[in-house]
Amino acid sequence: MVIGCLAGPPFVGRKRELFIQTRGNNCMAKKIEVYSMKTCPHCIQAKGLLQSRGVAFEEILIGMNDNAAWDMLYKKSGGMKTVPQIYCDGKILGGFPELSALDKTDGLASLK
Ligand SMILES: N[C@@H](CCC(=O)N[C@@H](CS)C(=O)NCC(=O)O)C(=O)O
Repeated sequence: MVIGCLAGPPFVGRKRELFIQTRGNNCMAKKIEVYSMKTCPHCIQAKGLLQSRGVAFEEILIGMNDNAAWDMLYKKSGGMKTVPQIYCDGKILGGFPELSALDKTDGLASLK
């Protein structure tokens, strides 16, 4: 089901403009999650790239010794043992190299 599509109702006039400003050109914004560690340089690079392209994301910090979180990420990602782990609408995109490759392809437009 599509709610709030730009082509017509339910958004008209000013409300429609605000919807466009906050949601971009898609009907629904993508949900980007970045699992990271505080001092991880690859995480800092990934977050910087997302920010520079205007991609909104949620950061989930994990601790180096938080075994439960690492186990969860290993399963969630399908086998990744490092951070950053970047997810788009719940699907693994990868780490910084994959993000960087996507940036070269579309400037991260597909994540908005
Ligand atoms: N290819 C990865 C490498 C990331 C990486 O090496 N991350 C380190 C932290 S800076 C890590 O997760 N280390 C945990 C480990 O190796 O167990 C990327 O850049 O996304």
